Amino acid sequence: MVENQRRFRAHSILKRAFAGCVLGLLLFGCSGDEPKAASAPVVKAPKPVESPSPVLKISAGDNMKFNKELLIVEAGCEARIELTHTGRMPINKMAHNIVVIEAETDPFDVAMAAASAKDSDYVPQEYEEQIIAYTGLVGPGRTVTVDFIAPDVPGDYPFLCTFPGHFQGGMMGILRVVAVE
Ligand SMILES: [Cu+2]
Repeated sequence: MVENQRRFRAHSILKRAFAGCVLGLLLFGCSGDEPKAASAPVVKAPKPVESPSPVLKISAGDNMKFNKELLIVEAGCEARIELTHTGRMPINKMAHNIVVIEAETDPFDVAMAAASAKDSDYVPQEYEEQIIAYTGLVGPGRTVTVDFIAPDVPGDYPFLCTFPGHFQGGMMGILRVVAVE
C-alpha cells in the first residue's frame, strides 16, 4: 500500500535526517527563522505565531481548550510535546491528552473511535498506523510529554484531545511541519 511504502521510506531516512537536525540545532540553536509555508494544508489554521521548535509546550485547563492551535516543528527532527493541565477538575472528569495524526486522517473519525477506547486511555488502537504521536492522559496540575520524530513530509498534521467530548468541544489544532533549511 502507498501509505505503508511512504512510512517505510520515512523510517529508512530517519537516521540521516535526524543527524542533520541535531547538527542544525547545534549550529543555529533552533533560531527564530520565519517558518516556511507548509505545502498543501488540508485544515485551515491560524497564522503562525511561533517559530519551529523541538520542544512544543501546550496547555489546557477546565475550559476544554488548548492554549495554542498551532505548533511548528521542522521536518524529520526529534521533537517533544509537553502538555500541561492548568485546570482543577479531577482527571476522571476533565483529563486531556494530545494525539497527532496523519495529515489525511480525519480527526473526527479518530475522536469517534476514541470514545470507545477507554481501556487504552482513549487512544484508538485501530488508528495506530495513522497516529504520529500521543501522550497519556493528564490531570490537573500535571504535565505529560511525548518524544517523537516529526514527519519528514512538510504539511499540516491535525492534533486533538481524544478524551470523550473534547474534540467536539474544540480541542484540536495543527502541528505544522516545515522543511529544514
Ligand atoms: Cu481534553
